[in-house]
Amino acid sequence: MDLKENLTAVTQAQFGRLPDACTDRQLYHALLALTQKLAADRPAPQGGRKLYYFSAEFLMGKLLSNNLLALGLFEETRSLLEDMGRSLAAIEECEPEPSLGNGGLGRLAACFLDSIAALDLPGDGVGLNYHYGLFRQKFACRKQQEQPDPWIEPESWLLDTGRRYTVPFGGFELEAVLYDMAVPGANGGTANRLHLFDVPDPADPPANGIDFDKRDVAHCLTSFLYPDDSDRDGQLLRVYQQYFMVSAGAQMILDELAERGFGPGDLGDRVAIQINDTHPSMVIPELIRLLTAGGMSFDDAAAQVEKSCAYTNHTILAEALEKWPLEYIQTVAPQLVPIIQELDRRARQRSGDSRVAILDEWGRVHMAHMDIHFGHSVNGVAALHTEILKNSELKPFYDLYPEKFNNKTNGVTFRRWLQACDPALSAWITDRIGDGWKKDAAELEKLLPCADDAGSLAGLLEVKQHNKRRLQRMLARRQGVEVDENSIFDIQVKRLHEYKRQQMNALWVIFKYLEIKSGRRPARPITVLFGAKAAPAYTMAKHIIHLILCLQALTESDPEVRPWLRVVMVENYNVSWAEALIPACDISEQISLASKEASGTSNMKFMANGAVTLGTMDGANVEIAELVGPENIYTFGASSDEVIGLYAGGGYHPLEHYHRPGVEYLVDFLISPELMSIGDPGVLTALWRDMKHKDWFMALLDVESYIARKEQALAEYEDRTAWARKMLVNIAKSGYFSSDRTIAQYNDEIWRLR
Ligand code: 26V
Repeated sequence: MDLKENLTAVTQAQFGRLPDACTDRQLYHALLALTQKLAADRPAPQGGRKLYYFSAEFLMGKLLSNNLLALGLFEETRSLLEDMGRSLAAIEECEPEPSLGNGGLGRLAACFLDSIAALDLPGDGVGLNYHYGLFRQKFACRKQQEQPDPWIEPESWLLDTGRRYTVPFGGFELEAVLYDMAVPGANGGTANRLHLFDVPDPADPPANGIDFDKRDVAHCLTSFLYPDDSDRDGQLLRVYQQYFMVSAGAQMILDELAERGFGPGDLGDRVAIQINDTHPSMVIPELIRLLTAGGMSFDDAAAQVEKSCAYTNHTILAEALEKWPLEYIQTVAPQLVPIIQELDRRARQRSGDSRVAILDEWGRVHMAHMDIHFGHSVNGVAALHTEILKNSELKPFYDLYPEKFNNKTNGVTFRRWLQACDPALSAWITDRIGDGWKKDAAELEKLLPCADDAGSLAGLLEVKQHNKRRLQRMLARRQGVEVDENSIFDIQVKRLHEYKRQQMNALWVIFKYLEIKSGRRPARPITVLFGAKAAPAYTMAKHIIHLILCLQALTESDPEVRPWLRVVMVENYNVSWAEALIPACDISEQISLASKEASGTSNMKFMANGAVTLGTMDGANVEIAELVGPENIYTFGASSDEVIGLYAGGGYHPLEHYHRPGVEYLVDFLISPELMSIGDPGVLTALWRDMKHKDWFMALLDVESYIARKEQALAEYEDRTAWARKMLVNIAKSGYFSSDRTIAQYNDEIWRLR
């Protein structure tokens, strides 16, 4: 294919002009049309079984570079545009980013689709086409505000398949319109699909923030991901969303099965269904309903479904383990109620332990319990997380079905998270070990001998500097802040949650601020970068954002401090921000309370881009520490066993830690005149009180060891060669965290697609 000829044909047809005369936006649309057609024309991978990956979230990020890379056109396009005096990066700025996810779970689903296609496995995603995403985050008066985040333009990556399904809700029916996005594989010349269901007549964006009529299900079902569920209408809408997704998805699966020449009795052999957290769990009773309606016995239907379905658990936080009142299901999908009751009866037959029942004494349906009894596999997402599931959270289930439990440590696609987001590092790697690592990330280990090569290490430091300058320009352009490229970039980006402990990082900022004020300056300036969205109804998370924004204002306005310590919170943190922040990072903050972060995936992306982790022994940090060795990671804090023991024995009393001399003055700074005059006194006081008296995620337990370790990391940064060696070992050992490895394991041990 001649790229230039094709591009010219498209711009002529669409805009009546040559590519040279097009605006960036026009070039974007021309490249979109071209790429989309090439991807959509590819055949699907072949195999005896086909996978459907059900997920409420797919955080895809922008797709132009990604798809050009998968189609093998990235370099050619870049140089063609460069010859025209244009830049692919500037053109990609015109692409709206779909924010169809919260964080790790949604981005994981997107990485998985990329890897499934790259491994040439037959596997499609199934989800919903949210029109206004999660929300767009704005800061006003140092607080988060939420706005709709529309991303669907008349021309987008969505293709109307023409397929429609009817979803039977209690009292009314709703048509499900099926849109597809092509997911081209990087290696096989094939493409899978992401199937996104939508309502036929979606609502316009709300006039006022993200408030809308949650009872208007027919129009608002696909407005937002996770509508505010602090009231009954919001909760019901969540259940409507979930049933809409799985009912349409299940019908589609049975249609495709028939198209492939198989009958319903072949489901278990021919279809694999991965249930990504519990949002899609109703696919189990829905498939049983459809199969029995077609004449199959309940026993046979349940057996087919069990052979197909597998469940992934992504959290042990009780509030995130879904339990819906049966009465909600009676309203949304009454036809499922007798099926769920029958599944509960069978579960109780298998075990007399009421902890493993599906329906509890309050009439709530435990979605995960349904998945575990009536699927064939349960997996956690990092070694430690799976052990915690087996030994505590899901222990009664593990005793009942030990053979169902398995671990699949998460991974990330190195095509987006190294090749595409860090071209300078990619070139440096390829110069040293060739480009075999692009197909097999394990080959990055070949870099290890460069640890003794001064030239290589100097080059690696130059790459990091280049990426820091790139981020510096982006911060200047988007947020109007000028950071010092020679400062240490210390970065914490992830959803705002108390267990992730952004508040503990804020206490370190206070520590450093007070050090500088008393004349103890660091060896080198430090820039602390945050990015985080808080769930709209999560008050404490919003309070923490307020604290960070107040600390930002305080340090920015103090001429004594500003040259040495900067705090920058990026607005509307999303995949595009991550792609600029991660390659520029020196210190990767992974400081969750041990046992609470199931895996983490930004820890893997940072590592692959040569950042050094400062973290607790939690989630996949444990596996990172094992791989790189103690000299190449900074770990601290209570162990997960200690934390689990403290919760079990009620042995944690924050006041005891508060009264330690190294802690009290930091916490009390929250209500200091300096901060109270900048921020909202009510909010700061509430935070201060919570930290002293509740501190549910034990920031005060670990804050001293955290500060000590961070001081050590900052000091050791000054030996630039030794630091470059740490960077190199992290990059070299990161190959294990390629989602290609994760997906190969899912396929070998759960899906068996080929
Ligand atoms: C729960 C809830 C409950 C309240 C409404 C919003 C909401 C949204 C999502 C969830 C499920 C949380 C599960 C989750 O996101 N887990 C993350 O999964 C990542 C991928 O496996 C993993 O790296 C993170 O450690 C884990 O927190």
